[in-house]
Amino acid sequence: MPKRIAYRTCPLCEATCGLELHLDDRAITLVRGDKDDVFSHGFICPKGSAINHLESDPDRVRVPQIRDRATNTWRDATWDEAFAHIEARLLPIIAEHGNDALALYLGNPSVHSIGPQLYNRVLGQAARTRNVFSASTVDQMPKQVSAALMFGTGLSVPIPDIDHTDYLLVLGANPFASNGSLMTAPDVPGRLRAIRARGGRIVVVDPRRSKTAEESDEWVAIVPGTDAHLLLAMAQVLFADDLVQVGDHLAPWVAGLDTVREVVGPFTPEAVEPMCGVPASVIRRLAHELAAAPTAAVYGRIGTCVQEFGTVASWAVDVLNVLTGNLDRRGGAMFNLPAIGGGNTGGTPGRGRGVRFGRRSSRVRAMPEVFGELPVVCLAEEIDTPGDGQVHALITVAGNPVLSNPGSQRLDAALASLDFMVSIDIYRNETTRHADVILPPESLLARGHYDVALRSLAIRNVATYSAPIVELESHEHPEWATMARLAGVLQGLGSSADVAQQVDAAVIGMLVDKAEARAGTDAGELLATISANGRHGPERMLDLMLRTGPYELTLDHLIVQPHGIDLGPLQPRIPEVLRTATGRIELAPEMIIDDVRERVVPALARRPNGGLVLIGRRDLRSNNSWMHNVRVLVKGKPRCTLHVHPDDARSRALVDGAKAKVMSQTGELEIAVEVTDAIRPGVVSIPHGWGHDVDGVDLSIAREHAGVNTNVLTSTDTFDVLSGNAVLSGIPVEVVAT
Ligand SMILES: Nc1nc2c(c(=O)[nH]1)N[C@H]1C(S)=C(S)[C@@H](COP(=O)(O)OP(=O)(O)OC[C@H]3O[C@@H](n4cnc5c(=O)[nH]c(N)nc54)[C@H](O)[C@@H]3O)O[C@H]1N2
Ligand SMILES: Nc1nc2c(c(=O)[nH]1)N[C@H]1C(S)=C(S)[C@@H](COP(=O)(O)OP(=O)(O)OC[C@H]3O[C@@H](n4cnc5c(=O)[nH]c(N)nc54)[C@H](O)[C@@H]3O)O[C@H]1N2
Ligand code: SF4
Ligand SMILES: [Mo]
Repeated sequence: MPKRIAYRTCPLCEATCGLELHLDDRAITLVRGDKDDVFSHGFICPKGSAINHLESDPDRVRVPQIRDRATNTWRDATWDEAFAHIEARLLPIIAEHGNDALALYLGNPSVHSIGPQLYNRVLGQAARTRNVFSASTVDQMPKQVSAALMFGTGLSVPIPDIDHTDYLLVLGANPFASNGSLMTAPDVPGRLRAIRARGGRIVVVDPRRSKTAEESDEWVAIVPGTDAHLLLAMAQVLFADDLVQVGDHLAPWVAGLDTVREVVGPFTPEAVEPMCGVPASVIRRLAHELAAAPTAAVYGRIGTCVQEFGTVASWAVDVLNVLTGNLDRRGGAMFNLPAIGGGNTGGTPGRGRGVRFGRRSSRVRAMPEVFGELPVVCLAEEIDTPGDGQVHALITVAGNPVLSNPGSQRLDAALASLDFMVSIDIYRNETTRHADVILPPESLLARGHYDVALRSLAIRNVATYSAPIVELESHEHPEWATMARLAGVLQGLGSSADVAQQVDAAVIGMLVDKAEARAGTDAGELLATISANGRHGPERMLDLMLRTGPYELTLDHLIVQPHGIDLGPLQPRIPEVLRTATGRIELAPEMIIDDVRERVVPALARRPNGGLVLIGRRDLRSNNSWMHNVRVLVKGKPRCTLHVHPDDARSRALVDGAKAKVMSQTGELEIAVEVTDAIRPGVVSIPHGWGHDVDGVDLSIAREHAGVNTNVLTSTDTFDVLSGNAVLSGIPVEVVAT
């Protein structure tokens, strides 16, 4: 094929930047930001630029791998062989022990790849197991729970309108490194700088002076895990100083204002100061600034989620947005109107069923299900605790729980003890080395791409589809078809290649029937239209979702616009966006109010005990656990170091560059010390996703820059009660020089 240029959305993080790829046949010879992309306008980060190295990495798994358990050696297999092996081994385990004997773990990149995005649920339904786990419960689950209770669906997350706001209060997020999360926006750094350039103000609440804090007007160095208290104190000030102004646009729709007023009563700035480590005067001033700003948005991200009071903190963020009248107005916190798949774009506008949690619970600790999944803090115990309903087999899709989940040494051992494991993954890494079969997805260039979830969390309404740029090679099997074929195996349809098509046909049939029931569109006609020219798989599903979505687009509209279609800035959506049972904004959901009373109020008595607590951090050139095998991203000074404040280093005789031992109740590790004043005294930080020097891992470059796995220090015993989310921040540790 001749040299050419093609455009596609970068699938590596939530920012959805447009890439301009220069190709020589199948090889990417140059990567640039797509300056014509309607959203990213040419912005690109070092990871996007390195996508060619990721694609051509010789360590990647390219054909199915089967492990011989006796010798622990791997061999190449054909796809037919791999699926036959899975059928022969997996079905007897399920037949003997029941459906719950199989667990699923869905990892983060499954949000960024079209196959898992559209077929994870298909696989989950085919498995009929309660043991569905995902990276959501080491991440944003608290926000999904609070959003669902307040607004009716788990993706009804208010997005800070950063392009128009005058005042941004950021808690527990470092978009200068992460490029934004639950806030899809290419070039967040540029957009944040623009806030200040137009005279606006940014305040960052973070135990570390992150790059984002450095680029802001004010850094508030909070004690980890105390954001809920800080935010509730701000709400208390708004009530006490008569600053609450929900505004005419919200007032008719807000329920529970008096309950909130009452429940925040004990959270005076003076009462939370000793716990949060933030002076009462600062808390009071921040509340006044927020109320006085012409427009403002409060935005909390992972730091506010991976903590003990994650759901309350996530809720309190939006309580402040409501109390100051900033919810659902330009420059405030707004709802996206996605072209596809919005939970709050279908059904009856303005009213829904709300949500229910805990329809099932885990076997060992009876932890409740949230949005159909169990918290990952339960995964290891479900595997290593004998008894009825024990997990004996696991399928992982784009996940590396051995590095990403808390208490990971136990999980590592649990995976080694499984009777059978399948991984859909691009590498043989810390997790997938335990698999019996690894099934690789096709090249990025050979798959279509649409960010179903991320576009619904974006600061603008944008729709972009990237068509496959190259044909599948003969050894490749599309990821969606792998998932559908696995689902077919579990349904007893056999393991042959045509099973994927059968499953796909059944799924699309169900979806068009639903569309008929909902909108009265003739199912037969719709199916014929979307199946024209042999369209099937994810593309047919996307076409259906676009046609039945709020903009009445079709996939063909998107195909001819590879730089995306700009559907405009966010628009007010209250009340039609609401899907609560009452049709109101539930400002005081009972579950949350009870949690405030039962756990958050008593915690007011806590005081820092003089010991150290551990938090994480992210680096621009890294992405969770899986980009450390790309030399251009890992070269330079080591990134997996222990950040320690100079005072703490002095009192513990820790020396910059020397090793220290870090110990928690769960585990211990050794790591190089980096002394820095960009962290609050009493707090130390280690990034997650490292620790690549374990047996059986086939990552030659990552091994040279192995780092250590911080999740041997985190625990499965602590979690946010309402969401089940793991606590990964504020872990008590001891640090000693070695
Ligand atoms: N201590 C601590 N732990 C954390 C966090 C923290 O802040 N601190 N952050 C948490 C967060 S936010 C997250 S999201 C989780 C992530 O947790 P996980 O999703 O479990 O882990 P990842 O590191 O994202 O691993 C992704 C896996 O997907 C594979 N992969 C990459 N691309 C593809 C693809 O296209 N298809 C397939 N099938 N596989 C692919 C990679 O090889 C890798 O094995 O980690 C969490 N863990
Ligand atoms: N370069 C890069 N980009 C990424 C990723 C990556 O690994 N690398 N991962 C992607 C993923 S999966 C996600 S979920 C997003 C996350 O996106 P962000 O939420 O922006 O994540 P971080 O950059 O880790 O920033 C979290 C900040 O919270 C602070 N923090 C820790 N504990 C607390 C606390 O108790 N309270 C407060 N207020 N702050 C606290 C940390 O010091 C850190 O600065 O990033 C995504 N983008
Ligand atoms: S910011 Fe995210 S989406 Fe944009 S180029 Fe970098 S990795 Fe890709
Ligand atoms: Mo994440």
